[in-house]
Amino acid sequence: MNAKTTVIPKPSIDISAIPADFLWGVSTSSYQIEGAVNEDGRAPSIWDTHCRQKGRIANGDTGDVACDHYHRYLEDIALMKSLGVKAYRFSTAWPRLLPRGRGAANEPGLAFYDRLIDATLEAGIEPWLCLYHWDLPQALGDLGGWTNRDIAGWFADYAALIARRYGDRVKRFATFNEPSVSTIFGYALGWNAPGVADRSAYFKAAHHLNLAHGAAIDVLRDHVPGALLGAVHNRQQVYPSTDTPEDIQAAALLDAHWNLVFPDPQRFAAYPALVARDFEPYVQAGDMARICRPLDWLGLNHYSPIYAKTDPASQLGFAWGSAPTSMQQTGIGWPIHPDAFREELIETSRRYGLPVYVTENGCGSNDAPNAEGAILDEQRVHYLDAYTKALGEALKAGADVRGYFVWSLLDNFEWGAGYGNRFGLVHVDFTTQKRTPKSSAHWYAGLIRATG
Ligand code: IFM
Repeated sequence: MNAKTTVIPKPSIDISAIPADFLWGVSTSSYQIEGAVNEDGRAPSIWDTHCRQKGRIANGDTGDVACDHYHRYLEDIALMKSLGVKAYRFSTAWPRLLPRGRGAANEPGLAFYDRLIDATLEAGIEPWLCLYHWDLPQALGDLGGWTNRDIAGWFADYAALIARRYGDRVKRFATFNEPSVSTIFGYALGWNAPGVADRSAYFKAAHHLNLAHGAAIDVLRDHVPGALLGAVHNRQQVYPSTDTPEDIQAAALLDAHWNLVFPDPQRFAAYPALVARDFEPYVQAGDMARICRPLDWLGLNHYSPIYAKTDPASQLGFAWGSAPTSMQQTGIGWPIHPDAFREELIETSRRYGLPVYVTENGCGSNDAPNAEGAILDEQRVHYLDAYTKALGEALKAGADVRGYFVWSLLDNFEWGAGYGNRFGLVHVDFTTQKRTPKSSAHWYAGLIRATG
């Protein structure tokens, strides 16, 4: 990479803390980058439907074109290669592979990921395949989506298709990305697809998703020799907005739903005590053993701590509170708190006793090119520098962290915020699809060189 236009600071991380085989990577997801939603047999996902509902997405944006990665994946892999990353976490689009969600597979869709995986390997980059990053086939949404218990079997069949097709070349699989976001936002609060705000729908969806996770782990384990299997969870400290007993209780509830409802059953075969009774109506004999299958690693997505306040009118009794105004914030208003990241790494490693990979961390803002066309995203550079420094401190403190993936390679479709919130190391002009590495891309390439 060539950083002509700006001075890139040296990484602050203590290099001696980084093991030689530490994996530096980048992450993306299918609906956020691929586009080509109507091409080669792909059918709609619940996000295609959601985006078409008025008022759901800022500016009425959709993932129809996104980064056009479906056609430009070779250029994107070349960008990754120029950064020097060793691993690429992407997700497969279920409705591209199984347009009806189950039944007949779509050969052109399967062939796309063949090409992507082959080109990634050819570039010397290890593919990390995540089976689900929120784009459920609409055909399954029509059958109740995650509220339908049969979905565990449908997901297992989808996992078998993936294992049989790609298991010769891909060894790293994650079942789900951030299940707490897709279920809380999708079924309890109604913000994300499928836009449902219903308490019992949420509990059903969460439990069925956990069952699907366990079923898919078994299938992947059986079909892919040497597979290393995990799941990706967002875990963040939750603080009460005020010290009233109501806000303290809201924070405990948000912590249980956000941080524990998925990784705890998947690892310990139990729902967290605070909410276990709420799940009881949906748990059948043998379910907890079905969910808790042996795992090889845990993915941690972390950006900042979150704040909770009571909200008796909401389905789960909490609402998001504001961070203290004294706290530094990213361009999109998320708190910047590297010490919390260090503590979360230590705690996640201790609690779950698995190798941890940071599968997402990054900084959202609205970067724009300057008059010379350069994107000098100083805040992102400082954010990544402070967070990777904290990562080094966590390693020194004994946390078993094996890798770190920046979210994200490219600016992309940021769900309800549309294209306004940019997380990329690489700027995307969504009119021309021109890619331009930002200062942070040059900084990250330097970090990888320095520790590699
Ligand atoms: O863009 C998302 C991603 O899909 C899931 N984790 C958080 C990112 C930034 O909001």
